[in-house]
Amino acid sequence: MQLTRLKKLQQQGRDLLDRGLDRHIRLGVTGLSGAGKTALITSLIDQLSHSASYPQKLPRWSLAAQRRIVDVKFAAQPDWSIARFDYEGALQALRAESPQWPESTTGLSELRLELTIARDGGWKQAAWPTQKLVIDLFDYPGEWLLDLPLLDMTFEDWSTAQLKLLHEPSRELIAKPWLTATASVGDIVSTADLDAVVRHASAGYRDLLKRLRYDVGVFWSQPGRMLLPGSLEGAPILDFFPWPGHFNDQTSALTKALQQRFERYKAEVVTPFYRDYFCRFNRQIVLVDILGAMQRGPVAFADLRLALSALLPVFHYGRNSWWQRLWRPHIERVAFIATKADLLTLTQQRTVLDWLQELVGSTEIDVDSAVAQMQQVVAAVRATEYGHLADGREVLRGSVDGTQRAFHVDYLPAFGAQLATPVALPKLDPPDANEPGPLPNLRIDQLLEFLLGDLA
Ligand SMILES: Nc1nc2c(ncn2[C@@H]2O[C@H](COP(=O)(O)OP(=O)(O)OP(=O)(O)O)[C@@H](O)[C@H]2O)c(=O)[nH]1
Ligand SMILES: [Mg+2]
Repeated sequence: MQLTRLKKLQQQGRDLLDRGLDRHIRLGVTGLSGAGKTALITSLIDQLSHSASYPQKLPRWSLAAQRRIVDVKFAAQPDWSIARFDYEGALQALRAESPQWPESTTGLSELRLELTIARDGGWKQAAWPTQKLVIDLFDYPGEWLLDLPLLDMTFEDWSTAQLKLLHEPSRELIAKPWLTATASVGDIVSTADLDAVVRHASAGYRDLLKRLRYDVGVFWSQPGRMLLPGSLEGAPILDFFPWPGHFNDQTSALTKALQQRFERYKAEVVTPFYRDYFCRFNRQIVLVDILGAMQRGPVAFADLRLALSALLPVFHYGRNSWWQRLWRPHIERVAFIATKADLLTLTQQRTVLDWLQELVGSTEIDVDSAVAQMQQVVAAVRATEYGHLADGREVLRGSVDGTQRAFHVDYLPAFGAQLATPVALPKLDPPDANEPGPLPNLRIDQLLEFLLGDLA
């Protein structure tokens, strides 16, 4: 016990020192469900793992291009109480005879990589010819991200905002039966068992969130753990819902019970997740699933803007002095990324980049001017090749359900235009990546240059 604690302290000491010397990166990959986080993390780990032996595959990452990466290895992760990110499993699936995308994520995991880098001259080179770069990566279900904005809300704030949303035309039709049934629970509660009423209405609210998510395609539903509870399945802490009664009766037993549960959810579920992971990232990739939203249609596309503008203010984008870096790491570099670019031609990728820049620009986040920002369109795992038909038209070639085919996404809204109908995208199989070396991708080396290029 004593020894474990000592080891933990030593590890924390090393972590702090590395962080003080700016060689410890805690990289957060932030994105809603299905945005491509797990595929991107797998690809990043794969590119990094191959960077010493296949530097020519990462020409736009200067450390690799200059052949300065001497060694890359997996190291013991700092937090032993959470799962290790299953890089090997994801890679095995991607490289199988009939390749599969990684499964949707159901829990938190992390992985630590340690890079040994040759110094590039300078006075330190004679004494310390190499230096270490420690990178921690985290994966989690996208739904859990939806809860972070709750931290700044009271039950009344949250309930008001959710009810307003449920009355919007995109949601009202589906929400109506639950809204009607719930409007009167305050009357029942004086005679019935409070717990049973809350449980029943919460179960209905949970079904409603699922329908909105999976049938209508909305992104923005809270609480996120109702959609994907993980170890909280069936736990009473998830039993709460927005309730119109709070407007006129602050003292009722039901209002009090809901306020209490909401506060406990924040304190016991959301705060630890934020405190232990999100507020410790010092570099961040924000995955914006523009294509996924366009594919789900106009409601989802509008919802993506809503989700981004609610989420981004939760993070602190500011530069730290060295002492702040030890105790209060804030995000110093942020890359806004749309992935799955391999579904599009180069011209279409440019359009998505315009959309991305506009979406990020329209959110009111306070990014310190000293914080480096990047916006780019990438493919974590490139599943297509560019090609041309005999008549010269641009196409993409990839595999769908095991069959090779040529395709072209015919409708993609021009930048600034309304999304009229859902964008039809094929569900591509991962590529046949049997060649040795890292997974095929688009522009991951540029992303690595942005995230790590200033470090050595
Ligand atoms: N063509 C293509 N498809 C991708 C790429 N990355 C992800 N996808 C597709 O997007 C799906 C979702 O990707 P994930 O990485 O599982 O998304 P996630 O953000 O981890 O989702 P959750 O775990 O549910 O939060 C995959 O199953 C693929 O179908 C890519 O680079 N290219
Ligand atoms: Mg995932």
